[in-house]
Amino acid sequence: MTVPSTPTSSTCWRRRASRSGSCRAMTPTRASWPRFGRCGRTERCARWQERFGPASGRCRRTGPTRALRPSGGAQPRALPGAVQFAAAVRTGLRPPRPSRPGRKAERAMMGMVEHKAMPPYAYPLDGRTLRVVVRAAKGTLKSVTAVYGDRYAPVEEAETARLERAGSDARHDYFQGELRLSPPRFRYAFLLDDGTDRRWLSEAGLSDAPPRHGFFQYPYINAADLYDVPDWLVDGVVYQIFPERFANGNPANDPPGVRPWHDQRPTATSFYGGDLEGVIQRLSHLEELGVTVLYLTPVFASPSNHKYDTTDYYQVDPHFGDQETLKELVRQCHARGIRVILDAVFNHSGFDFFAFKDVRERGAESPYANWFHIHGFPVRTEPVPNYETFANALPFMPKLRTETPELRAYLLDVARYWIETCDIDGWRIDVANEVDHAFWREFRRTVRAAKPDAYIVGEIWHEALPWLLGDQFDGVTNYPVREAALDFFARGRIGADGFAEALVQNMFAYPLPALQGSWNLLGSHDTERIMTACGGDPRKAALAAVFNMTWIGTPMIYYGDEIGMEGETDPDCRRPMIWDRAGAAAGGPSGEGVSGGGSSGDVVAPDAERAAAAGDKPARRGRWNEPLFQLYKRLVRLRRETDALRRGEARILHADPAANTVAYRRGGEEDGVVVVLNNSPRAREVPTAELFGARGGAGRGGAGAGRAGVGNGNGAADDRHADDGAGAKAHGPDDAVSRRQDAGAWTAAVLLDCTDGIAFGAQWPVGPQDGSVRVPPYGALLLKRS
Ligand SMILES: [Ca+2]
Repeated sequence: MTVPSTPTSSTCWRRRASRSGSCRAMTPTRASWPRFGRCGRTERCARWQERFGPASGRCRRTGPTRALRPSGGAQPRALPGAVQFAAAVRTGLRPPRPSRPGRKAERAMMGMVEHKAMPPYAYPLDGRTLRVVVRAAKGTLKSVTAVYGDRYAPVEEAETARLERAGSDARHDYFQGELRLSPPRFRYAFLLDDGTDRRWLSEAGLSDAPPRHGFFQYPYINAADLYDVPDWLVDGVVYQIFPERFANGNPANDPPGVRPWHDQRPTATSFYGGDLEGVIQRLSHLEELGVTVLYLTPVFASPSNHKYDTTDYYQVDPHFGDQETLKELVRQCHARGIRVILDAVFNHSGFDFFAFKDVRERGAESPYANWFHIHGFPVRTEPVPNYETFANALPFMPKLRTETPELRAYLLDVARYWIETCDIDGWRIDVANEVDHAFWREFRRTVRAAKPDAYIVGEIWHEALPWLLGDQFDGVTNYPVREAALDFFARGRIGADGFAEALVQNMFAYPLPALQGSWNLLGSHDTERIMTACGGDPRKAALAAVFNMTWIGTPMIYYGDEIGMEGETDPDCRRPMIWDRAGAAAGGPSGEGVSGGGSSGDVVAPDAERAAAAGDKPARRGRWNEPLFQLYKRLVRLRRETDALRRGEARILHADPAANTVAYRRGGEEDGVVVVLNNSPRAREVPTAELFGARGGAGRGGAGAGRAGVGNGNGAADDRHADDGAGAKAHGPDDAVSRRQDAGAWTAAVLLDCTDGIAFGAQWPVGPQDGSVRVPPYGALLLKRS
């Protein structure tokens, strides 16, 4: 919106409004806004300056000038709780006065507000849209309004945008909004309103009067600075494979002394013979699961089973295959619509990496001596290495000195080589946070030059904003989300409120594209498996899976989690993949909608303690948890088919620590979906008022909901839930039939029901008039507009 207009009194002013930045008749002025005047050559200008002063924004002599009028018929946008910025500049805001005891403290709290014109508080969403976030002490602000304009435009052209309170963590509220300009040259301030007072926030700090200088500036959105996370990643689901343990497709290349595949007790040094041929042979599993991205932990020559100590970056480990095998794997993946990401271990090499070998042999004379951080010669490993290593003095992993130009060139060539020779689609970077930023910027340029839509994800376990500014990684391994999920679903360390707060905190730690481009995982080759973290209780693992597949960020599945494998932390989490699917109990691979109830109840033990006491957990028996696998398949498909789950933003709608229920929306109020989770062993009622928001579904209803009671094609599952629902305060599908005529405009679908094993499938109409929705024990609902 363009507010204002040309003041009638000043020629000079009109000329400035031409955005030329200078007044033709006068000396060029600095385009500082709203310090208008330095042009004192004409009578009128001099008068104007006299009236307003060079920077006062107010007329000293005559006080406020007359109100602005809209130009071109445009009406000034209503600004709830605020005033027009332009008028405010002219009139000033009346200095607020503490009016009652305690007011001073309140104002001090209001001052605990943060914004910087840089991520994660300001970042571009596209070529003309700047997202801004204001973080305020929790509960102190009622509203935040951004007042913004072109850096070179007069103040009267200021536009306004009301920021939305988009989330709250334990200590903060986050207000978020979008500023749009073309050309995208932003200058802005915020008007904060705590219900009593209004104060301005600018780069210069807080002020009672409108700021006259020190505006926040985001000078230009250059296309080169936009985030460009590949679509295929954001829309995808990642599957991680530890090649030594996924499948042995070629026993002829096995290392000596391999253990039998069914031995589920790996050690740090054991081998099982898994290889790339095995992955190729089992691609049908990935296809059935529906994943679209395959991430392989390192495949290059190395003496270890994990291969994070590279001997030769240009050679596929002979126990895994050769370059042709890798090429064939990528080709077959691509034929199935699956992208392939390899693991780049550039923080450190292996002990027998040719360069380190040379340094060990030739000492300071080696041309590679500066490829490492060596503190003395000759190189020794005892009693502790006299060179820097990965982690705590691991002599077989000497740290690389990536500042060295020759080493940089070498590693960058490795990155390029595998894209060009085998057509891989990206790199996961090991120990990404201990390598210099300059290297990663060069790495990104190299990788993107080789493949424009290649993806780069850094292994970083902590908050990782410095790597997520768009110039280094597309995303990181978002372990803080895993910690929150495990604390809530598995360990019971936090309640629903703490869980929601942790999610919000993580959400606002990163710009949206970086959040979407990061991996959400429940486990990896470095952690205990989710099933084990859940104490072997498949209900909890299943509910965690629902969360992982419906939260913002790209989900990653660690091989075997989808069938309920167990494992403590490394190396136990690297057990050989179980392929004994036929060993699963009845109700096995019978297609979508399979229920965990009935005869398969012994597979999906509803009572974890009973299962544990029997020493008969699914993974121990070498069987698939088939209902869990069916749930995963369904969730992956749901995510791929639902735009809001892949790309929608996230909003926490409900978090009840007493009931242990959480609900969040993905996507907008109109086109989004709502996920409701019940992390408790009892069915819970969640108020619809919190799920549908103020606008709810009222008024959109009528005879919609034609899909009521339409399950997923599996009558048995639906019938079972119909029975469940009958006793549940008229929220079940049976009642849906009679309520179709006046149902709300939403449909509730059971994503998970652990009343008796793992099940899902029922749908029924629901609306604000229902008052609440019933969520089954350790269950989840998906609500969407009908
Ligand atoms: Ca093999």
